[in-house]
Amino acid sequence: MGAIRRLGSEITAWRRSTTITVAVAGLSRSGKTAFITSVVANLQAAARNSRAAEWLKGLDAVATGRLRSADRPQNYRPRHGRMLPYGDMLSALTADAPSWPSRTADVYETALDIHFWPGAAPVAGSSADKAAARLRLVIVDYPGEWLVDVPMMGQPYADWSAAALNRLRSAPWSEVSDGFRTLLAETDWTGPDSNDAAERAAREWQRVLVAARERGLKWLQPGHFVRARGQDEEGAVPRLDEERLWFCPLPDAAISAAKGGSLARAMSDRYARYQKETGKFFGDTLKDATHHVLLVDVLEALAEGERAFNESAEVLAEVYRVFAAETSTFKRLLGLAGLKRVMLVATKADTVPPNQRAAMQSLLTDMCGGRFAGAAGAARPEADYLAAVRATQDVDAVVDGAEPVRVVEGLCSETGKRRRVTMIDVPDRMPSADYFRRRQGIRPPRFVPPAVDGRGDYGVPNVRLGHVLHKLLGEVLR
Ligand SMILES: Nc1nc2c(ncn2[C@@H]2O[C@H](COP(=O)(O)OP(=O)(O)OP(=O)(O)O)[C@@H](O)[C@H]2O)c(=O)[nH]1
Ligand SMILES: [Mg+2]
Repeated sequence: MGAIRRLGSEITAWRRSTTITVAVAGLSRSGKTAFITSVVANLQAAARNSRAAEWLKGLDAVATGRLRSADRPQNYRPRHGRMLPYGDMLSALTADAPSWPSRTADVYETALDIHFWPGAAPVAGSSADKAAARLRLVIVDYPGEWLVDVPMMGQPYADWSAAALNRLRSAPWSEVSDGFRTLLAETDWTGPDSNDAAERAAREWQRVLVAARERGLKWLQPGHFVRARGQDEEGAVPRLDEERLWFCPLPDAAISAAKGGSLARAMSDRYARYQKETGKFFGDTLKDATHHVLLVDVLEALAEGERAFNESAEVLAEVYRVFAAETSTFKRLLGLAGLKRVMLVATKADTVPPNQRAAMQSLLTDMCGGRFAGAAGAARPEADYLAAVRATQDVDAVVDGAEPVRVVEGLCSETGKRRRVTMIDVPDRMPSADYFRRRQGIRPPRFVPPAVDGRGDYGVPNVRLGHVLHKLLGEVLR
């Protein structure tokens, strides 16, 4: 009887052996690498140690004791890009003086084999009778700067140019684009193609983008003008040596009047090539993605001021639309048909007191969903919030002699001193201009990561990671 039961459960488990690929995306510094490191570390630890399972509350497979093991497969060969240096990241976090993972300069991949018992955990002592199902979880991480290229993929050169030039009309874009606008006006774009002129224009456009980046602006297209493959130092500027990158947005009149052999036509061809190559990159990287997590640092976005915040919302809404809409050309072109779920997650929630965290989630839904509600085939975004690596503790503090309130406290990386955050006014929907005027100059503090046990058995402190993982993976871990 035992043998039959075991065979039956083995068949069920075998049929339940699946691979899912989660692409983790988000604007740069949104917390992607910290998230991935924490997911891997916490799942591994939860399978080994019930105390660590505390860090994944909300993930049903863990709460019901159905997680048997979670291990990084030996000799795993990444299909996309390079192997994520997970060991280095965890060592950075678990060092005596813990530090955050370094910037992502390429496409990285990591995998975790999760064995779990489907349905119900085996009764004590009978686990040998019950075969476990396997979920291979593949996670892909890529630099945030490239995400902003996604909306360009289906956009004709003239439309992209018009949108980019339109932005230059008002501050802060107008303040960083004098040189470029002069060059636009002085060059004969319909005249004969010239590599010198094209290179100069591309470099001038790059200067605009780099200056815009310093002001927190987000429409930094093409992404490869601000982040080259393999470039990992903060603020570095790609060299633009290659002729294929010598293009920039041009006025509509120049594009429509351009004949073969003209400067404008050459730029238009390079734009098309960029679209094709970038499309191929996304296709190769994301074609297996069944799940997409879009991470957003809403607190930093709010601190960057009204215009930059609105740009963050626009870029996110566009990217989300492309990923989520059934009818999106991008999705059809790249065969993202297997994409089952797109989830938005507000990160670094440990930076604000607990009672302000839920607002991060509704703000994010509004940033992303508000402007295209009802767009063809796109469901309302599913959003949540978390802190992948919790760098603060909740403490009760008396503020202004009133009743104690729950605030957060951590070691501030800028000052090296402990710092309390009693209030960061997080709006629960797109805020007004007045909100930004009131908060000018207020930035969320950066905290030093917490001390994490180096043996990897205790998991990584976090906020709500288990809940987010349950929303993302709950169905496949049933
Ligand atoms: N307090 C807190 N800070 C975090 C958390 N996650 C990330 N950070 C901070 O955000 C920074 C960026 O995090 P990363 O995980 O490197 O972000 P990323 O999205 O991978 O960045 P790029 O690779 O540069 O695109 C870190 O260096 C930390 O300062 C978190 O859960 N809590
Ligand atoms: Mg990263």
